[in-house]
Amino acid sequence: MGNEAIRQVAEKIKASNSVVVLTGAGISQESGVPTFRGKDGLWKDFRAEDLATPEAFHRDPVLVWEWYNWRRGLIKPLKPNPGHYALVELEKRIPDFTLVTQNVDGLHRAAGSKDPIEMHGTIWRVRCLECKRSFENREVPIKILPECEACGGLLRPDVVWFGESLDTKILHAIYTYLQRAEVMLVVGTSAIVQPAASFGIVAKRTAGAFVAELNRSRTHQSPVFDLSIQGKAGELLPQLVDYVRP
Ligand code: BJW
Ligand code: ZN
Repeated sequence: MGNEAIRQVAEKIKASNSVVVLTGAGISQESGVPTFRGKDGLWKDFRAEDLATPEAFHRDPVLVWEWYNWRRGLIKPLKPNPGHYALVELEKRIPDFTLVTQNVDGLHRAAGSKDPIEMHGTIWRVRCLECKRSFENREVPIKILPECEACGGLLRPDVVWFGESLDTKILHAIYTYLQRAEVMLVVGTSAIVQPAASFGIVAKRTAGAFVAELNRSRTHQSPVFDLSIQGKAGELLPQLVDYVRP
């Protein structure tokens, strides 16, 4: 017995040239990465909103680096799951395919996705507050406080915190893809954090895209989309690929 809604999405994908997929923390949940919201998202009683800000880093860089060290240690041994691999398969089958992820864990790249747009940066890169250079860094734990090898300045995680603007080039590119999307999948995101939370709506309103949400639970955006399919990304996405496969 197949999943009728997933089959419907597959038919739309087969009939389209341009597909955009937006992923959030939910796609990495089955790999063992904690999501941000809900009880999972807590670290020593802090919420992500208390730590993922420039103000928090300015006030207490040691605390923020301790949080990132904890997360780097947690993520380092983890592997992509069937949801990540299904998106690699999908990419091979669709001429104009764009993967945009809010995740900083690097698991889409690890799975083999060619060029995922990591709109919130990556936990595996650091950036100097002084000279602004960025460097790949996979040390776990990283030495607290880490210093720039070029100028000795304080290093920060190369991620996008609350209140910070996204790279304008990246944002521009994303809107270009959204404006020509025929199908969009919104996978494993609570759709609370802007601007990513508006991408599905933008694709629908500006491109008339068919937008399907794949999430373990319903979200506040479920009623807006063409389809809202409840289930685990690691199960739904492989089913979708099976239907798309000729
Ligand atoms: C499963 C599953 C399974 C589980 N299968 N599903 C307009 C209105 C109000 C506020 C703002 C606004 N515009 C901007 C703001 C401010 C702010 C914002 O949006 N705040 C909200 C809280 C309201 N946005 C910003 O500051 C952004 N910057 C910006 O807009 O610049 C311009 C500007 C500046 C100043 C003022 C105004 C404008 C930047 C946002 C950066 C977010 N950064 C973080 C941290 C990254 C670094 C790090 O990780 O260390 O990004 S926050 C955190 O949330 C992280 C995530 O990428 C992001 C989204 O979370 P996500 O992926 O949705 O995860 P969850 O946990 O929320 O949801 C998981 C979902 O998966 C759930 O739905 C589950 O059901 C599901 N799930 N298991 C399928 N197995
Ligand atoms: Zn520097």
